[in-house]
Amino acid sequence: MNVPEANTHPDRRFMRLALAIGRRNLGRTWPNPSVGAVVVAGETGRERVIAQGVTAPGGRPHAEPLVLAMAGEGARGATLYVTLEPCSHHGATPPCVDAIIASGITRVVTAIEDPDSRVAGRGHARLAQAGIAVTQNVLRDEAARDHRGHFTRVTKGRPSLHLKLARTQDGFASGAPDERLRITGPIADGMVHLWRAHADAILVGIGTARADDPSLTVRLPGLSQRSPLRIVLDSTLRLSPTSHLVRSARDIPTLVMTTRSAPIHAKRMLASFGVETIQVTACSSGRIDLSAALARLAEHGLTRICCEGGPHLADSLAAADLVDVCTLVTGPRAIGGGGLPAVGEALKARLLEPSFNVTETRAFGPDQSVTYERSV
Ligand code: AOF
Ligand code: ZN
Repeated sequence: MNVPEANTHPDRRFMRLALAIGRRNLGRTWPNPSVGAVVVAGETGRERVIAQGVTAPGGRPHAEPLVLAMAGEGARGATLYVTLEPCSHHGATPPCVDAIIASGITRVVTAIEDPDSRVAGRGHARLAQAGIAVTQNVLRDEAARDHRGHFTRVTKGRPSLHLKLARTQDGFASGAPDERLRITGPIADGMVHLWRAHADAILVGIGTARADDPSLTVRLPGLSQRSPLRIVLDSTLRLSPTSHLVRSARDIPTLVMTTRSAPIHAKRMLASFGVETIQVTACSSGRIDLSAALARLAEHGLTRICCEGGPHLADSLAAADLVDVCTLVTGPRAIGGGGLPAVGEALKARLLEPSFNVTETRAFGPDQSVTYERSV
């Protein structure tokens, strides 16, 4: 059944709420998607939200059993809004469709089918067979964007990748090589910390790790517990034992991806600080094979990666067609030439492809951001 277009239609309103709730746990549910669910009771025109919830941190319980428990007897005859097709498989938890059928819910509205081969339409089919009215594809595109990480992992075997690059007014990422340049101000930086909190991992290259000595943590009031995994691509293990990343690895998980050229003593040194290293394939240049590295991260369960790794890494990721979202933040200052361009040739070409669209432009104090997204 199709839902009328109007934005105020109750199905859209309640699905919009479910999507907003679902976004709360982005970055905390991997390997699972962060799904939002809302139970609505009452006749048309007098609907009430009686329960709302989101997939728990760590990915389980799923959203549906949480909201059904909250709704209790109130679920009888009510409508469940859920941002992803409910699962039908026996995985780590029993199928959500069984819990829905048992609860007495009479209508289920979903935003998008789950591409996971264990579900892929079977969840909807089981609900319909049980006599439940099913409405699909409500705010589908919004849901596809929110679940981009899950979809990319399932369909492409890699996490989704959000590139973040800061540039001066005249387009440079830095002045002289290895020189640290403050481009953006505190408001834009706060936004970057919020993106970090909603990512499963933050990725940088060894060049950035050495030049900037970043902490890559979430430093926002109330969200400091949400620092995600930090990943450094470092083909020959040049990460310094005195770096912020290494020194804080006991508190915040840190993973270094390297190649067979890594010296064993460097591996041991990193291990003694609690840094995990994993070896991945190198290209003929000796650099890490980025597609192989991302495939490995997907196997590890990661779905959403935010890359703050500097222009060289950004351009290599774009050349390998591994970029899904790119945010360019432009600061007010110009350096007058001689620096390293923030957007390299491969990325520039990629962002001009018809599959990429500008989805957001914002001002953060004196800084301006523009976000490009691959269509879903
Ligand atoms: C839902 N509701 O809240 C989520 C779902 O390993 P399991 O058993 O936890 O199942 C993981 C799969 O379930 C995951 O790949 C995705 O297809 C789906 N996630 N499904 O019904 C939820 N998070
Ligand atoms: Zn489920």
